[in-house]
Amino acid sequence: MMNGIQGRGVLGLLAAAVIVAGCGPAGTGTIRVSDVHPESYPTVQGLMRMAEALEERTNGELRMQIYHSAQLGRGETDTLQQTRDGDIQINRISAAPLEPYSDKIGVLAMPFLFRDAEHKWAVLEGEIGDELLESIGGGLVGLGWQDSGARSFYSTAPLEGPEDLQGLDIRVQDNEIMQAMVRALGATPQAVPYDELYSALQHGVVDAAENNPPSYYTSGHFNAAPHFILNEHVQIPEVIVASERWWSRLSEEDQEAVREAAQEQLAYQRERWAEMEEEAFEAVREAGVTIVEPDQAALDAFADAMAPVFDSHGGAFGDLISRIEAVE
Ligand code: GTR
Repeated sequence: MMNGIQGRGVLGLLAAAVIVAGCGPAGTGTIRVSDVHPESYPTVQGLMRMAEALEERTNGELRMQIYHSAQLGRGETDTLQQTRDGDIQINRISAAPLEPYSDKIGVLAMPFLFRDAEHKWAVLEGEIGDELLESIGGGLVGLGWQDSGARSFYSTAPLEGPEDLQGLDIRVQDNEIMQAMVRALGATPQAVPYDELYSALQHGVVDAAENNPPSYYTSGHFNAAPHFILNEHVQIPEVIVASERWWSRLSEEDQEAVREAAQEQLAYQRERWAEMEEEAFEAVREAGVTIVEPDQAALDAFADAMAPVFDSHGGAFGDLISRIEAVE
């Protein structure tokens, strides 16, 4: 059987080349943008704000077509590969699966790295944040940050402290540090793409997972795993990355416009994040979810249990951890 490209003749081949490039002639065309979350989610809302800013800056020449709700792939590791290949031009993903694309960004998955949200933003919006974005490579270009609050554990069975996670199968993102963290808790890490996790929880393929309240709510995971402990072990931000293949063909002016638009959406995205966090807490509580707010002793127990991760993985980051800790 003839494949699509063979059947198209010379003009068809030219058209296919444009499709493979994922974008029209330099400076024009539609930019394919990927996000796993639904349209109303703050990350997608931030991308929509970025799209507006970009259209304005380029007089409508660069338009972002946002494929939300994981339309473009099976999990973030998969869409990152597509971004690398140039089939997706912009991807909004968590910093966690970016670990293999940078020797520095993995630091953001270190447990209890930031004192609080202010500390996190002082780091991300400062010199270290720029350094982390610039460290992204392997066919990707780091453009900007988005808020993703803090991640906590949730389970099909009650959770009061780290001891309740022992022996469980816990889904984590594709990230070595997260896997080590779960092992340090005496549990088994499982890799499940985000959009398949609801069913995995429902069918007992995994017992528990971890995420921020907006994801816990909008994914429906709260229905399958109604016990949430607000232990906030990591504050891994979201990142907007571009495909280098596409990026390298943009004019300097257009690159500048894309970068500025990625910066511009952040303030708006953070506002939407704060609103969504409140909405998520309210909604899951109303649905009967138990949200346990651990006392200091339970929080310390989590930090102690996860501390071995600093010994096993911290050294790879040189002085980055102490530089982050030193940020006021
Ligand atoms: C969410 C994040 C997604 C995805 C998801 C996950 O908080 O926004 O990009 O990484 O977590 O756990 O897979």
